[in-house]
Amino acid sequence: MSYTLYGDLGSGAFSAEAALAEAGAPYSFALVSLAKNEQRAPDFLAINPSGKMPALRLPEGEVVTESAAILLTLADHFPQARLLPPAAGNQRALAYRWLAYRWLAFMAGEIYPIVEIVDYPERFAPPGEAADALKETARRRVRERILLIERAIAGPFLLESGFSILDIYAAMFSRWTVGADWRAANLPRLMALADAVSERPQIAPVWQRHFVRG
Ligand SMILES: N[C@@H](CCC(=O)N[C@@H](CS)C(=O)NCC(=O)O)C(=O)O
Repeated sequence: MSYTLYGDLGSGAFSAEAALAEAGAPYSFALVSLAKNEQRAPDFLAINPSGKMPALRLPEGEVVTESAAILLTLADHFPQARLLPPAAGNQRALAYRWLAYRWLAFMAGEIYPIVEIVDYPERFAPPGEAADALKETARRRVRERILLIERAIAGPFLLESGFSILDIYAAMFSRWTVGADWRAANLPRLMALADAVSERPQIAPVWQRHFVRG
């Protein structure tokens, strides 16, 4: 019984795939090409009517959408992988109270939607100058918000208890939108965190496929 992950390389599917790999879960990757707009094709809309990736089909057949929900689901399915501190323990309570809800929700709710504006400004403004200006404003907002993550990292990971799904998620956002030069100049802690995530043995090949290809 295997998981099926729907998504494209370099997309939000990275977070789900990194969690599957870290957990040692059996899965297959079903490519949905953003370049070909396949996320809007009827067969993918039947899987996720919002036309967004990632989507994860569970071995039982049910589909989970929304990247944060997928990460939490996988943390629950594979407790031995410690994608979050053990359930019902003090560290889990701390993770929920101080970081998991705050930063997972922050990245999913405050950053991800602005990435859509950067990627598809013409969905929100007339094409041309207006869309270009909006794209730049949105990029600035992403940078402002990702700086809050940077300041929250005590290091090496977001949670004091160690590596978690939050780090996978933060590492992914560090690759998008902000630009490599700006990232290098402004996000030293997040870059170190992303390095630590990308060097984890199970995640390293996934990171390579999503972010270092070509
Ligand atoms: N809230 C969604 C956002 C997902 C999202 O925006 N995914 C992007 C790829 S990284 C996408 O599917 N974009 C295609 C589109 O908007 O048409 C989640 O957290 O899973």
